[in-house]
Parts: sequence; C-alpha cells; structure tokens
Amino acid sequence: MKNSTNLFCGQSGVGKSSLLNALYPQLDFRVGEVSETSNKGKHTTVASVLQKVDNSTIIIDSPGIREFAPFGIMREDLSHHFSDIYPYVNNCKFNTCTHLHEPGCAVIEAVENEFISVERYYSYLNILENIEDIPKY
Ligand SMILES: Nc1nc2c(ncn2[C@@H]2O[C@H](COP(=O)(O)OP(=O)(O)O)[C@@H](O)[C@H]2O)c(=O)[nH]1
Ligand SMILES: [Mg+2]
Ligand SMILES: [Zn+2]
Repeated sequence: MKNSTNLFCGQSGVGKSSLLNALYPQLDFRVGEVSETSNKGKHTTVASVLQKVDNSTIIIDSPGIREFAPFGIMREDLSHHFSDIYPYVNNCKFNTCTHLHEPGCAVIEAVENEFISVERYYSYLNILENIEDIPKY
C-alpha cells in the first residue's frame, strides 16, 4: 500500500474500517455496528474518506456495498454474464427467459441435471432479485 493511493471497498460491516485502523493506528476511521436485524451492516461510513498516511501514501475508506446490482444490465441479459449459465440460455423456450420460473427453461433443467452448480444458480438469482426491470440512467 505504501507510495500508492489505495481505495478499500467491499460489503459493509465486514470490518474494512477496523482493519485500516489496525494497520494504521494513527488513522481514525469510524467503525460501525452490524445491524442485528438485517445482519447486512449499517452504512456507518456514509461517504468515502481520504486520509494521508505519509506524503506518498493515501488511504480511502469507502462505505462499501450492501448488495450487488449491476448497473445497466437488463434482467433478461444477466445470464450472459455467467459463463457457466450462458451456454444453456439459447435452449430456453422464451428468448426473454430470466431462468426464474418460466416453463421450458433450459437453465433450470441444467441445474436439475447438475450441469450448473446450485450455488452458482443461487448467486444468479440473488443478483437477479436486485436488478430493476427498467434501468434508471
Ligand atoms: N468479531 C469481529 N468483529 C469485527 C472484526 N472486525 C470488525 N469487527 C466489528 O464489525 C463491525 C463493523 O466493522 P467496520 O470496521 O465498521 O466494518 P466496515 O463497514 O467494513 O468498515 C464493528 O462492530 C467492528 O467492531 C473482526 O475481525 N471480528
Ligand atoms: Mg467502514
Ligand atoms: Zn431460461
């Protein structure tokens, strides 16, 4: 990290600010509590905070992310970004298939036949859930 500008990002509540404080005790990044109801972490760091360790070393602590929703990707195109799911999508009955519940879905069939791992399919569904129907530009 020395002699560079470093930005720390990642899911909120995982301990980014605590780790930076441990690495650089002279810095004093605000540390938050993990929300007990959602377990997802509160956004204690509400804006990115830039601090100088020395003249050539800069640390930026960022609020982090609560969930991952790729910007500008349509629900029906998300599967194109999963290299292990993509090979099956052309065999779905509907070319707008989101592989969630549609009949004749080749992706669901591939999951059932263990050609696609269940964990990866759940990751796909988790992200799908966060995508708006119409991207807001
Ligand atoms: N058990 C445990 N708690 C930690 C650890 N690191 C941070 N915490 C706690 O997790 C909460 C969130 O930490 P914080 O540094 O604010 O996370 P950030 O949102 O990623 O910056 C705080 O209550 C910390 O005290 C760790 O290694 N173990
Ligand atoms: Mg933080
Ligand atoms: Zn499908």
